[in-house]
Amino acid sequence: MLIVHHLNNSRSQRILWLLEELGLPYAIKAYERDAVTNLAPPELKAIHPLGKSPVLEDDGRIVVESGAITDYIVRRHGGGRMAPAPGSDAHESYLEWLHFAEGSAMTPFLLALYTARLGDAAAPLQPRIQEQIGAHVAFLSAQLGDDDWLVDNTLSGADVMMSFIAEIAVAQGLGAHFPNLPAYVHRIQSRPAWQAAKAKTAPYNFTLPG
Ligand SMILES: N[C@@H](CCC(=O)N[C@@H](CS)C(=O)NCC(=O)O)C(=O)O
Repeated sequence: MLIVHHLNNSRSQRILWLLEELGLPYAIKAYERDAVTNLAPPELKAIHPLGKSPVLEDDGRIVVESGAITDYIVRRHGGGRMAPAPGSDAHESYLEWLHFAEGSAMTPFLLALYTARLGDAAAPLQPRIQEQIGAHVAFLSAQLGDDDWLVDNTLSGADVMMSFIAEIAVAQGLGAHFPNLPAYVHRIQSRPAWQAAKAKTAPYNFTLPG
């Protein structure tokens, strides 16, 4: 049985979406962020020492890192769906996106989040951080172009992983500069599987209106 240790309003939402797209049975073990610190509750550390979400449990095996979790679910439970054929050029692009989402694209967003707490002391860092947010989001926008989906214009785990980057980019107002991104987020969030995942969780802050 697959269990997702899910934190509200988090990058774990995309794992639920993936499981819904694949129509796999799974259970959600829900955790709530602390109202003051926004951090995960200590119970998550009982599942994995880092105490972060998502964590996937599969018959006792613990898998962390959303890119690795996406890869694991698709390989072991996907039945060939949600990824290009292994060995194909498209599969190499797919793997790049799985790593790019957390390995590169999230970094400037997290730097902006943390340095914002320093106020004026962080001012010298902000131009570089904002430039890097823009560069990563511009790359995503250019790669997507007029297509609906990132790899071979076919929905895959690459879109699952990049959905959170697109959502936070749009939430931060970057959609005005990259109009294909609000459309991409809308396309993602309109999917019945995404809606089904949303219905099983607490309100999700990165939902587009309508
Ligand atoms: N790179 C990790 C990031 C995991 C992560 O930092 N998750 C956040 C939620 S988006 C979390 O659990 N934060 C709560 C905390 O650090 O206490 C992944 O993609 O799985």
